[in-house]
Amino acid sequence: MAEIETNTGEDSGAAPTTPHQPEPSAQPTLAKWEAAAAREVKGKDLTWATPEGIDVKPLYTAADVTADPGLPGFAPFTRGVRASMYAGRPWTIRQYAGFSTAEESNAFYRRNLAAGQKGLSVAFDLATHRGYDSDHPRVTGDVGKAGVAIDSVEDMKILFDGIPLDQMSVSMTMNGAVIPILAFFIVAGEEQGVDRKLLDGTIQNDILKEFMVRNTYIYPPEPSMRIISDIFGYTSREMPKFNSISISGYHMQEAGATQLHELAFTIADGMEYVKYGVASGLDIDKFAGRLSFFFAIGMNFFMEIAKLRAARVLWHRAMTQLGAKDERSKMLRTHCQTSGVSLTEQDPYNNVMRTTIEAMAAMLGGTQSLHTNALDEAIALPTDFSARIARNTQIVIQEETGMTKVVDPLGGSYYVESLTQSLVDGAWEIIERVQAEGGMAKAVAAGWPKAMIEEASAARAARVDRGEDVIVGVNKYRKADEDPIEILDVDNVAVREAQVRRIERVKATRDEAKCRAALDALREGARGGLVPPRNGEVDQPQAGGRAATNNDAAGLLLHHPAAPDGPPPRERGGQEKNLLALAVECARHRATLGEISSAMEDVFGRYGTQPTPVSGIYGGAYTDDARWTRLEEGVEATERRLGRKPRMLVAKMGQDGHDRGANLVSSMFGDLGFEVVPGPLFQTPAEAATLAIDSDVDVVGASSLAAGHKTLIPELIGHLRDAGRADIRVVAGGVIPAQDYQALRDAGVQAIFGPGTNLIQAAEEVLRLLGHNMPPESEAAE
Ligand code: MLC
Ligand code: 5AD
Repeated sequence: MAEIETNTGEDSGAAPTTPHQPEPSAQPTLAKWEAAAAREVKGKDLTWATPEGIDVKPLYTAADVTADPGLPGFAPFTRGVRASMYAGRPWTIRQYAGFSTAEESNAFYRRNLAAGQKGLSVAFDLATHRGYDSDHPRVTGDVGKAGVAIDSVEDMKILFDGIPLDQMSVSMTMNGAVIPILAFFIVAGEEQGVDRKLLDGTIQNDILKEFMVRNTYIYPPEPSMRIISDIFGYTSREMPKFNSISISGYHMQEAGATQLHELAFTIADGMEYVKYGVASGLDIDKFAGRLSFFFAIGMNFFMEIAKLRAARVLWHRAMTQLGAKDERSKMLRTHCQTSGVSLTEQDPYNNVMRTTIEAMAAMLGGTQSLHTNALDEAIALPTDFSARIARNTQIVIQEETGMTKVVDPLGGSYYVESLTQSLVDGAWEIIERVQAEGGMAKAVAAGWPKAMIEEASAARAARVDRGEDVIVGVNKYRKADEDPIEILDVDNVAVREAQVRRIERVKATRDEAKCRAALDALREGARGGLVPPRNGEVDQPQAGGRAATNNDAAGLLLHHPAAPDGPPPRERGGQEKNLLALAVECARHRATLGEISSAMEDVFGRYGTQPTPVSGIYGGAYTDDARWTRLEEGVEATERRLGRKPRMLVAKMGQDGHDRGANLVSSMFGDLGFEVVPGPLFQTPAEAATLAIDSDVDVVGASSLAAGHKTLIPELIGHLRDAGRADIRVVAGGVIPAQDYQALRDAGVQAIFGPGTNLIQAAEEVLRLLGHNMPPESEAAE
């Protein structure tokens, strides 16, 4: 090969230094580089202020690296939890899936495993999540829609038919109805002949983020936290291979959180669970090694890589502070999923590229397990076709590219190391605030983490609607004509009928007396108390005594039935009062999910919250914008005509807890001058109609993100008509495929706003519906 040309112009053979090294005096300095770059861009500031509040510079050098990242497999695990990482064993390809009946989901899993998937991950339908059997009147629109319907151990056995549970690791995304689902899983294993000790997998079991963003809680926070401690107790004793929780930031990012908030609140959630586990009498090193994590991976490539590296450093620090001794207790192992909200309905093949980029960030960050989203994500559940491409995205990276051969290939990158450190520092500051205020349960009760996330979500929506954050095919390079792609449609009526028949069969063939006795024992067991950590501190349990006093004043922790003479923690961790142990007995006797859930609900109650939309963020981004001013004038004109402000109910019906869209719409229309009634989650169509009429609204905006729209929205319109209020307009928004538009219009829906809708245009259309003469000028202006 020819000698590399040097810029010294010297004869390389005679030079005393290496040939292509310039003389020290000729070394460009950072100042020289800055001057050169400034010349190139004519003085433009190249700093990128990210939503995390990190100023990303256009160049990083050794001077930006302040910490040595160490070596993989060694504390604090910056470079990965394993010494050999993917060179030894690649991450688990674990695709989240579930729909319709147990039979259909089982067949889908088997096809996927045969095609190269390595681990299973079960998506349950929302009826199951919220503790209702498929025959419950509140869930007619939800059965089998966003996941698989599971009503009893019989369904669970079908779900894993032909899949040996001692050989396949199974993740189950369940938080609300976590006790019956885990009990069904244990009994399904038992009846396959598998010892509990060999059950391998993960249960999500992360309730704090449910109260913050995902909303599939059932019980109030306090008993929900007890459930988690009981699961830690049971699994640490009985299921040593099973990961007892998947502490999830994923849903925070989906709800709009910045990566920094996702990171900080997730680690803080993890610390809170550890404190509760310890307060319930468990030895930290007996259960902490089986805590696992779950993060979203969005489109900010390097930020995501740095986030996973920072998460490991933070968890190591947090667990050391909480008194863990075993290094395995301090090792953050995580699953990742590429970001659902980063994908678009428009020009959907772009989603394949987005997911590939995100998958690469997850692997370069060192994930243990990964789900890659399907290209039809923004509108429906995956088909066999889209699931194959999603899965192959990972297989191609693992098997064709050589990327797995080197451990942490970005280790030592000035940028990545610096970003990692910035995230560690920024997140630790937030974590310290949480600790100073008494821990994450109190922070969640106080509401500030959720408010921070919603503010970030509104700010992002405004940036996208204003075209400042580019989304290819949506706010830039948009196609004139979209060709609808083929999507999966689940017939929830048929699924519901099949499930109802099986529930009847199960109930007819079980030993009713034994089943009742087991449910009574569970109800009785629920009457024990929670032992919360005192004021955010972890007390070491005293022998036979209480681990902590009940002076926890958080609004979240509503009452303390065990105080002051409740059972001592070690006893509560024991078999007879352990909710999971009691539920396993119920499952053996064929109690249904709904029955197990309501036995506990009899004691704990069912929890509900009222949405509190943020204000001023979206509107604030449009100060001095002509489009916004025109809209405000439209609202004022409508107000003059009506004699009062226009009113809108933002309705959430069915068990769909995804409230990002609803909160955004409430917040934006509020900023515009509407009187907004933010409807509570989980209403039936009849309840939503009553609220609309009682509040005398002009329009109902029904937000649907979990596929219940074809059942629930026509029912809502029917109730309004029956009550003589057909004048109340109904518009629909959310994850609604174009294929369903006609059916909704036929039912009387007056406007439909799918994924990627610009809120300014949506508001114009709503004003037009309310009789305001609003020309579609903004479209012409863009
Ligand atoms: C791994 N192993 C190695 C190795 N790498 N051994 C030697 N050399 C190496 N290089 C070993 C591990 O120690 C482990 O054994 C075994 O191999 C499996 O590896 P793992 O890394 O633990 O992977 P896995 O079993 O896949 O577990 C990953 C996990 C787990 C710990 C993150 O919690 C998990 O699978 N989570 C998935 C969660 C999920 O899918 N959630 C979906 C959410 S969807 P050992 O013996 O040490 O265990 C959702 C959406 C919604 O939530 O609905 O809202
Ligand atoms: N099957 C496959 N993926 C699903 N997701 C949700 N439900 C299912 C399902 N039943 C994915 C989507 C969504 C994220 C929360 O999980 O990607 O954005």
